[in-house]
Amino acid sequence: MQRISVIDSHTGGEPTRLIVSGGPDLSNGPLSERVVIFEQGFDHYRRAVVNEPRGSDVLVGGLIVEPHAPGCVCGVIFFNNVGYLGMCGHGTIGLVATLAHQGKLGPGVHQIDTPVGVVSATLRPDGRVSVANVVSYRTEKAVALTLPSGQRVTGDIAWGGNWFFLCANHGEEVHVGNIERLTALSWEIRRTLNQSHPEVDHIELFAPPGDPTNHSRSFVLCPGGAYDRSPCGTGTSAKLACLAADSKLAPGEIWRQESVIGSVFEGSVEFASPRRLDGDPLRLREEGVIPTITGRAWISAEATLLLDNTDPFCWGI
Ligand code: PYC
Repeated sequence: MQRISVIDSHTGGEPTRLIVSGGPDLSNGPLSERVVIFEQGFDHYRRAVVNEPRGSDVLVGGLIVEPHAPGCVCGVIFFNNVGYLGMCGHGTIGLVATLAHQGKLGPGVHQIDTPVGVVSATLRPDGRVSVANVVSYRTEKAVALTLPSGQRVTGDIAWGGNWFFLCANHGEEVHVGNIERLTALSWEIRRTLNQSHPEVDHIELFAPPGDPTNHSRSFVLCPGGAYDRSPCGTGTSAKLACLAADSKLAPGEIWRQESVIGSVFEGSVEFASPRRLDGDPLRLREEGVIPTITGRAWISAEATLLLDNTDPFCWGI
């Protein structure tokens, strides 16, 4: 019987399951290389931890590892029901809450190594966590799509640690009673978009906020078909990059992004310095920003997953 210790949390309703021991040994190279080793040699661990029968489509997993970048408290590789994530905002907030729960860190600023770069997380005395994300930027504005249904939509393409298509003219009501239609439309958008932009695997549909003290509400379709219960940290980063590129958000100004279930992340940007942009392997077509996303996670379980090789679904469905 193999054992994997996990700690579960949720951030604004979106669950994170972190492997704290018993995960695969991915050696000690850069995290961008370790995620490839994970995928090519140990993908059954991903399936065992987040897929049914132990998990569900909505669960995001993370493997806590020794960092490679200097000065980091740890490294993390996030994954979901279909593959691996570059970064995960709600998951990083969950990671900091988990490390605090374990007594491994306290209030203050902590650097975390990820496959797409180092992020800086601040645990506040009130339990909220602010994540200064990787440089985020828009690559295309107002991309027009004609869907198989004949509906026309337009949206921006932006990077916030994952790739997003951000669309506001979709014609749907963004609330929990409309998840089926939002999911179906988002899939149609994704399938159409992927013919020209195969890298984009998250779709965001925006609408006015339910609570007028917030700025916007969004529905986010994740790569494996589940919707994000949180406002999506990397998705909010992509949104902030688009707002900054349109001069609709000044550095330091607060943006309150609501999820489809009403949970909120607070975000702001500062302009990325040329030095940080130089290190970016992807050509920037617009000036990037460093988004900071603030939210709160709650610990929901400490558990040991049991893996019995005689179980036909030991490594997930
Ligand atoms: O918070 O960045 C995020 C995220 C990505 C996928 C699910 N949540």
